[in-house]
Amino acid sequence: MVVLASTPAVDHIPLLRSPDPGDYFSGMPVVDLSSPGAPRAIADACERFGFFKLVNHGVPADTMDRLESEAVRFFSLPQADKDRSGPAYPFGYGSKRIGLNGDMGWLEYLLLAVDSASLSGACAVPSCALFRAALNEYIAAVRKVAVRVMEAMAEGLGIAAVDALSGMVTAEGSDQVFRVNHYPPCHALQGLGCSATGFGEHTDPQLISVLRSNGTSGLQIALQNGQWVSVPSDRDAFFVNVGDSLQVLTNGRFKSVKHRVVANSLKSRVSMIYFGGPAMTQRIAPLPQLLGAGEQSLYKDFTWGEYKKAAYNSRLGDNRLAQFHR
Ligand code: AKG
Repeated sequence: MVVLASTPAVDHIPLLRSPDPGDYFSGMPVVDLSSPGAPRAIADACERFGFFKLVNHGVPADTMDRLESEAVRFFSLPQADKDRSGPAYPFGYGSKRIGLNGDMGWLEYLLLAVDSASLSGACAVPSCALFRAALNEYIAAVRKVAVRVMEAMAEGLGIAAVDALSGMVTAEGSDQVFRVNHYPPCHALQGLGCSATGFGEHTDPQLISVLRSNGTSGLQIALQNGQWVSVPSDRDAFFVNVGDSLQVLTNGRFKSVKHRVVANSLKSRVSMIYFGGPAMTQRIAPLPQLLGAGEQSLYKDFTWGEYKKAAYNSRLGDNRLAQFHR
């Protein structure tokens, strides 16, 4: 991490070395969801990286663009108007503060609750009807993609029940969250060789995250050897992350990927992420079908509710699963 003496605009935001072209992730797995080989390719990518790019996913470009335009419109509102949609806890607008434990990033965001396949009626934010319609159309579509990907994961793992994983996000009471992030350009650091942390390193606690961004890169993932690599943006594709809970369900076969965002000094990044989590009471333990003869779970038993509580009480970069290891 870079430490810079005094740059008031980025006070309290940790700095990172600016990415250079050599950091690009040359080995990124790209999965064609329409191909018969998708289940095996998805399982392979989840075992090696916990991350892959998904193409031919079937979500119309219009659905993605409409939501991006509405999000840009929202984030362009005067600060006082946006603040009326906050704070972000449990749901709403937030700026710079991520969570309640002191993590800071160069971003603003909307954190939204999802019920079944649309925004939760109880979530009054955002109030604009066009934005809500764009969110609902997009959430319904991206959730279908998440379900198809989880079905493919089950097939790729050789599990006979197609819904062994996807059933956890389609179940009544599943804990789904949607997040729209805006990383404004951080002009103050232009040319200094360092960049503001947009979103600090972390793994996602849920089962699966499905991300789409505009054409500004910034997302980085950590490879299993600890090297950080930059993910080239692709506004037509989704990027899928394995979350901690899915790592546990597969007894460590799938890897929950550590990732972060480096803010750009010239261009805004807008990302929208669907996080699929199970119901609070769902037990998170390796699926029996995946345990070989005599193989023991690597983890203590816990429910999603217990894990979520532990995750929300920790710092972003903490190894949250460590306390649940046997
Ligand atoms: C998150 O919201 O949990 C992220 O990791 C953000 C990733 C991004 O904005 O590209």
